[in-house]
Amino acid sequence: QSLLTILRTNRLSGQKAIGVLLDPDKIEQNALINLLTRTAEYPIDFFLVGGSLVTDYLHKELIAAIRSHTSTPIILFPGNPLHIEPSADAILFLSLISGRNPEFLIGQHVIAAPLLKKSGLEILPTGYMLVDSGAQTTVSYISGTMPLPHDKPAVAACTAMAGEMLGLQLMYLDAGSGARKAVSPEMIAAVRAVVDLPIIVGGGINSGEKAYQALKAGADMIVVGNGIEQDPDLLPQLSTVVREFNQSVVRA
Ligand code: 1GP
Repeated sequence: QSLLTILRTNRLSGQKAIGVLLDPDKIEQNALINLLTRTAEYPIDFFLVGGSLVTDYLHKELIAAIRSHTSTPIILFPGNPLHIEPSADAILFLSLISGRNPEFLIGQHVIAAPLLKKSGLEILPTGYMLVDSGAQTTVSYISGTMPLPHDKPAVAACTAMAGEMLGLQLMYLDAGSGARKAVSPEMIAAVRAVVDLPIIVGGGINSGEKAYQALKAGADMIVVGNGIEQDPDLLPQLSTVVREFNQSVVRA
């Protein structure tokens, strides 16, 4: 079964998912083993691997390390075509629709397409929306784009609608790695109200409460990176929030 089918089926049945983002540059060996061991007790749905700026050739090693501990699917979250690694399961094929830089809307995709065709990776066509979080993020700087204003849910909604009409299959609302302000529930709800696609939300989700608010507002999947890196005890909290959410949907 393709990951896209799983995400769509979850969306239809109201089941929520959690993805843990690992940055190949940052994750340290012992922390990784500790995290992978804990996911046996507190399962997650996906690992995401990547970052907007990667400074070493560590994608392959990281993916191999994850695979040696778990069968959880691995999705690449690339910053550019240098981050393509065929040993993952899938790749978020991100079009940065919040920005107006043609390189990140279509340019890098043209460069990546022939390699992706040969890679065997499942392609997940994703509308990527960067949302302002109060400080400039690496991805905003690297992509040379302005994020969506934090307090303009209507702009996000229109952007998501256009992305869905263009045929994108997933929407990713991202406040950026380590964001001080996560994407607001109001913005998530505004996007939820106008698109049918699975919605991924990430950036600055560093507590069970923020995770709960994002899921309640309509996110189908949350992505957490820094929060878990800084506090491994967040994993049990997040896993519990998602599980309780899903159990309440089954009961209803
Ligand atoms: C960033 O959405 C991801 O692109 C995750 O962000 O590291 O802040 O959890 P955090």
